[in-house]
Amino acid sequence: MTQELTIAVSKGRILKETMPLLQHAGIELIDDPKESRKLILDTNHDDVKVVVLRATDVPTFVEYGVADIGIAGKDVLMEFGGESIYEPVDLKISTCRLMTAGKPGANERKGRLKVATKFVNVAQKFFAEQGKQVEIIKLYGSMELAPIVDLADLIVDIVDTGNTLKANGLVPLDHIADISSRLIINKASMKMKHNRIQDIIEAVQAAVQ
Ligand code: PRT
Ligand code: MG
Repeated sequence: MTQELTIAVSKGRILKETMPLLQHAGIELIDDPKESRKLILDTNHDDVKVVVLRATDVPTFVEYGVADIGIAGKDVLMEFGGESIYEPVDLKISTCRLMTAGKPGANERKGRLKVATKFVNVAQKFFAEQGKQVEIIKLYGSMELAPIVDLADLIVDIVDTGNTLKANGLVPLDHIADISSRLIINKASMKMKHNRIQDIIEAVQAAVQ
């Protein structure tokens, strides 16, 4: 009996860095994700498919079991929350930091601060733990613009080199978390397809080291 396996991968930089790790587990894409308009990509195994998704949709596909395996940034997983998905491997790719940022000293201002971010849950939790009252403003992109136009005092965003902040006259302020991409597994799939998935986990784990 063959069991179909579906792997959900975040598009963009994570996909690029994931392909060599999957190759190490013997899984290679036949369709080129950059060229193909297909949403479900074929691999060198008839029974293994790859879906390439918006980063924030990957945990949803894995939680509902329409993908058995997923690859997503820890930032996205922190924002998604919950205990519904296994997270067995730190892939150590697409590393960056989740930070607050703003104009210099913006985090020392008194009173209720306005915080613009797409990471609403992460920001809520971070400032609550700091005992700070904030007003969260949900944005979907270009967070760096918010402090410049005085929409917000602070942003919570991903920082890698810091060049984007610098180019906009902003500075990184509080460190919230170190981020890397993780292999995630649907809990039911882990039981039903245990041997198959365990082999992939071990091969990917070996490729990381
Ligand atoms: O494009 P879309 O809105 O669908 O999603 P996305 O932009 O989050 O996707 P993508 O492919 O850019 O990033 C996916 C994942 O990569 C994130 O969830 C992180 O886990 C990880 N990652 C690693 C990054 C970065 N590095 C990164 N530098 N994600 C985003 N950035 C952006 C950041 O948002 C900021 O605008 O790059 C800018 C900062 O970079 P520096 O080098 O200027 O500091
Ligand atoms: Mg992007």
